[in-house]
Amino acid sequence: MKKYIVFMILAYATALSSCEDSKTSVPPETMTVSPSSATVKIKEVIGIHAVAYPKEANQQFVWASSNPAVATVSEEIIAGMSVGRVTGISEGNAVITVASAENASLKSETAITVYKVPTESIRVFDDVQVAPGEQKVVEIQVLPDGATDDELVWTSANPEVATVKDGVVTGIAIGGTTVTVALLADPSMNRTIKVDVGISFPFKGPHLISFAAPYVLSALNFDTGGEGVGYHDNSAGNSGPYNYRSANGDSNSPDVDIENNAYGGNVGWSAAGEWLAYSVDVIDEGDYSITAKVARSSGDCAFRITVDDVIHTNNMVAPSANDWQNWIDVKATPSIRLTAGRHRVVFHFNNDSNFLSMTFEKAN
Ligand SMILES: [Ca+2]
Ligand SMILES: [Ca+2]
Repeated sequence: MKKYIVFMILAYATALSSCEDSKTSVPPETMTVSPSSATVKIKEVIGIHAVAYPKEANQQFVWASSNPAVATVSEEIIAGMSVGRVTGISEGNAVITVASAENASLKSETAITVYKVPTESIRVFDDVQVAPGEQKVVEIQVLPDGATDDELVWTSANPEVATVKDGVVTGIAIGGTTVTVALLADPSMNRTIKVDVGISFPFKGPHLISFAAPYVLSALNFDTGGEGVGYHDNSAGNSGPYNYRSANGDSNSPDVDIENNAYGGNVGWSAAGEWLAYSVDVIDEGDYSITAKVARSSGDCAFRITVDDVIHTNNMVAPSANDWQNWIDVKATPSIRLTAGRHRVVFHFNNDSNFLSMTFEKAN
């Protein structure tokens, strides 16, 4: 029985192939090619379609370019049809000749004009924020789409802070720098992108600390990055529930307990072990004092501050003014020496005090 089936299949296949043979034996008499002319950008690829008649005739073609330095052509078979893929190489003119594979004298042509698209600009999007050891792709766009010259050269202003290769930035060390992207064919066309390397990043910053004037940093403007990065909060949700963070574009800090008040809002519902991080940028290197505004309904307010993971103040304890909104100034002593550049200041709660702000100013 099996043998019989095999025989039947073989017979069917033979019949099919003889049918194919009879098809290709129809000589092609005419042919068309479409389009008969086309303009192509350098690097652009277009398709040219050829058909031989009668339709039963051999649909195989031979493709050739009169000037491969201007435009090349290669054959691609799509759904049994022979398609010529023409690629623009350089400015100029070329003729693509399509000939019947069965009858070389039967041929048709497409006139190709290849043109250059001048680059107009490089568009950049956002600044880059990246952690040390992390990589981020810089989003840019060469305009217009299809510009002939779109090869780019990337450089970092400070490879000790961040390196860049083919548009991918790698964070090396905490700090700030810039990367520049320039058009290889015309380096005067370039854009510079700010790169921040850090564990967390300023919210509503930069927070610029200088000798010129005291800087009041609202407790609400702790760093972005979320739980464990910009803050640590023990309880789910915002007991405030003032939606200052999400209203200002940070939906990643939902658990910090923020309430509104006459001073723009404070962090409350705090507990020992909770903390808030603030990335500040010091302009003038030197000695600064940090004064925190805190409040509590009764008993002492207690907190400590670390700068770049080094303890700046141990447990600061100050008697409260016995009201959750009656703010007292607690100056962290001694003053702290800050070098110019980025620093991470962390306010640690040691009990359930309310926290309004920290003021940085030149130490006396
Ligand atoms: Ca909470
Ligand atoms: Ca809390």
